[in-house]
Amino acid sequence: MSKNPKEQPPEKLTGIRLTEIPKTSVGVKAITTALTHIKNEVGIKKGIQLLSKLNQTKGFDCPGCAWPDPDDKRAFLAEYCENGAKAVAEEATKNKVSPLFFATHSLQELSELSDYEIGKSGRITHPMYLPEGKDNYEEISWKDAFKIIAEQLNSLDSPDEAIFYTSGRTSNEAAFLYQLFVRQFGTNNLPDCSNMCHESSGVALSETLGIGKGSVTLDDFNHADLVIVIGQNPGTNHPRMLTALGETKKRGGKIMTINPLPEVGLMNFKDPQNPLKWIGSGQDLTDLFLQVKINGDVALLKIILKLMKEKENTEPNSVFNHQFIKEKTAGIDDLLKDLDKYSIDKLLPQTGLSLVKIKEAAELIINNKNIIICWAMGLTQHKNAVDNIREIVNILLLKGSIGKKGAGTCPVRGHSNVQGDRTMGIWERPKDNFLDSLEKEFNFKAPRKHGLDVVDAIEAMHKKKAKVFFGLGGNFISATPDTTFTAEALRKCNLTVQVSTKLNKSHLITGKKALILPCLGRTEKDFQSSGEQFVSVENSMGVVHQSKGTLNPCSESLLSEPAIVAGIANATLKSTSTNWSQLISNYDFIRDKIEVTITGFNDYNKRIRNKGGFYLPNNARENNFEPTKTGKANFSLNKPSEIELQNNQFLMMTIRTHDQYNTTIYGLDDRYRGILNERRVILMNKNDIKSLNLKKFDLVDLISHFNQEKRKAKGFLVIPYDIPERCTATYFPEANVLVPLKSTADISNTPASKTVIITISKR
Ligand SMILES: Nc1nc2c(c(=O)[nH]1)N[C@H]1C(S)=C(S)[C@@H](COP(=O)(O)OP(=O)(O)OC[C@H]3O[C@@H](n4cnc5c(=O)[nH]c(N)nc54)[C@H](O)[C@@H]3O)O[C@H]1N2
Ligand SMILES: Nc1nc2c(c(=O)[nH]1)N[C@H]1C(S)=C(S)[C@@H](COP(=O)(O)OP(=O)(O)OC[C@H]3O[C@@H](n4cnc5c(=O)[nH]c(N)nc54)[C@H](O)[C@@H]3O)O[C@H]1N2
Ligand SMILES: [Mo]
Repeated sequence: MSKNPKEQPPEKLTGIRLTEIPKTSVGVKAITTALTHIKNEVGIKKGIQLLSKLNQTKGFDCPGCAWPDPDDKRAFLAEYCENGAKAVAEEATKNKVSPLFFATHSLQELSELSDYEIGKSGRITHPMYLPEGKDNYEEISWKDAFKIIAEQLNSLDSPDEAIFYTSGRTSNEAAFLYQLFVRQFGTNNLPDCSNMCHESSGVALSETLGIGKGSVTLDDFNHADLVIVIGQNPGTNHPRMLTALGETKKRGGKIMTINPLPEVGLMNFKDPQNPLKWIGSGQDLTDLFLQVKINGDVALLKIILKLMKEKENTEPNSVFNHQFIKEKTAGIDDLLKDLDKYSIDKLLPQTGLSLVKIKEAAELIINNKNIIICWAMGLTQHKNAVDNIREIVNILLLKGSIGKKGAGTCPVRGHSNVQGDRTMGIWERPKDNFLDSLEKEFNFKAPRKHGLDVVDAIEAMHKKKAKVFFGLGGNFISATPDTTFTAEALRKCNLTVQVSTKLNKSHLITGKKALILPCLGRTEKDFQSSGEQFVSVENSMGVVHQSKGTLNPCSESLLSEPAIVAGIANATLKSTSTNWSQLISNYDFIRDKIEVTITGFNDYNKRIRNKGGFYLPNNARENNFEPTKTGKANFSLNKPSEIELQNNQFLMMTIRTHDQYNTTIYGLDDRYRGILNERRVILMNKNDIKSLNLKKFDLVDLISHFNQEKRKAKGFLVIPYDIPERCTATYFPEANVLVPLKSTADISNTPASKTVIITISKR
């Protein structure tokens, strides 16, 4: 039988139901849904024991999102959200994928399953090997698995023929060891999920403010006059952020939301941590909602900037913070001149908004001093994504709204330790001074040539310039763009290796040989030779803190991620002066090494034991912009979207439902959007449906257009939805087959998975 089955998910429709869109988010329904997941996957007794440790100072860090925990008081049994509970249930599931499972399920058979069905199979219990030409994985010892990896790596013509991917759940300790091994092996090919996520934010913020991270802390939400949430759906993806927004409102602050969809979570919310509030109508959050067209943000922000300038001209000192601008920034004159090039009349149609609405937004910005701007994938995954973020910075700088209480930048991170992994050196473009300190401490010659990011790595594998793929976590085939092309690329590899907790598609689309290395999850106890260990992670606001699992591992054959990396390093590196076995015997030894090589980690082992951990230094937070090229905060000149749609074309954004964690599908409902039991849907404006002579629930094929190339995804149901005309939405990862590999953001090279140009054809 042929190995490596077809990569496109089968187009099985699951039986759609539409319900009324709820008027409020969270509340009782969220609690009951969370408990149902816990009960079904984990069991009630173990489940409650788990939830009582989630995000507590002595417990484990939620494997869901990177939203921070309160610095001081934490509610017992309540520092998590519905989707955090689902994430935990998913990891602590009773279901197991054992060697018997693999013996009785061929790859061909497994490929008939959807991502949802694959994920539900459960936790992988043993290391597994797929020999060349076989259709079933076989059990293998850890020692033999490491040997195969070492042989393949050492037989490459150059270390640059190997790709080492990381997903953002990896702890600081594992990430540090991993990048150290990869660099001692001799390459900087360290692409990560950030390349597809907040890379655009990192690039834009480093250039303008001298740090690739956000500047605000959780407490700033208690002091903000205005919080703008743009291109983000926290009700689903960062539910605990709603509590922070609720605090802003309670203290008289205002909230502005900019999104093509009226996301329920941002409109109204019932705090799950306050049962007295579960009855009644909930708390209104958004004061002003701007239903912008997909990728219309720079046009909108430019009009706002022009209105700010106009007002400042007519009423000097009423808008701009001149003292801040003079002392702290560079480039104001160029910005003000550049704004004159654009006319409001030309910009307006790109936004899909009325000028009256935009004037209201400008007034809010003009009249408030302390402004926080929050964003996520709605801004970072476009061709001009870096412009989006720099334009936000322009607004904050004009107001002097950064580096003080209640104000600043808030790129809301996705994976729970994606920010920490970067801090630990998981980056294909490392800074020289970081490599210098690695070389000094570990006595080796670090590679200086920059490595490949996600998109370039796929191309290299496709061209057979890279031959070994190694994934520390994640689900590369499902998360990356251009599924068909990426599958071809992976299949050309000699070896693909996945370090994973749960079964996913990346175990089924493989190189000639493949390995699955099962690891401990966040919820599980980690024993090494010196005793029980904990790891550390960094949240979205730069707080580094402990995480310690509480459950017994789901199988005795699991290794921790640091132990896997050390095992591979010992088997692969012929001359290394690093004592890998000693480093993993007690993770304090790894932290000691981090302390001497990375700034901000002084007294790491002491401070990580403080309740709640510690903050890393952040120059923008401290109102210091010296690390930029000019030594000041930089204004920038940005361009609106240049996409022009032909008559029958639409823009498509690929978004998350309320029932998934990236490529892990918890269930088939998108409850806050009223779409139940089906993921193969396309959300469309009712006028567009009419103009195409379509109707609700029609089955359509989607064809994406990029340069002269076409890509097709079959079988999506048409859903009339409150979305601007010519804009549509589908769910990630089902629609990834339509995202062209080379359609990426300028500078950051992030796949433009929120601006896919499509045509729609009825079946
Ligand atoms: N439960 C759960 N939590 C998660 C995740 C998950 O899958 N499930 N994923 C995690 C990860 S890795 C990440 S990165 C984050 C993702 O968190 P989000 O970025 O909130 O996730 P998306 O679903 O991609 O949503 C993007 C939002 O941007 C809007 N949008 C799309 N295009 C545009 C545009 O052009 N302009 C504007 N203004 N808005 C636009 C969409 O309507 C949507 O509301 O969440 C993290 N947390
Ligand atoms: N079209 C489209 N594509 C996108 C996006 C989009 O919005 N639209 N979003 C992009 C974004 S923001 C991101 S971050 C990427 C996500 O890309 P990835 O991070 O690669 O994908 P995930 O689905 O988060 O990875 C899930 C897998 O991680 C493994 N896993 C879970 N916990 C652990 C652990 O503790 N250790 C290890 N070793 N493995 C673990 C499990 O096996 C699980 O199947 O996808 C990107 N792709
Ligand atoms: Mo992400």
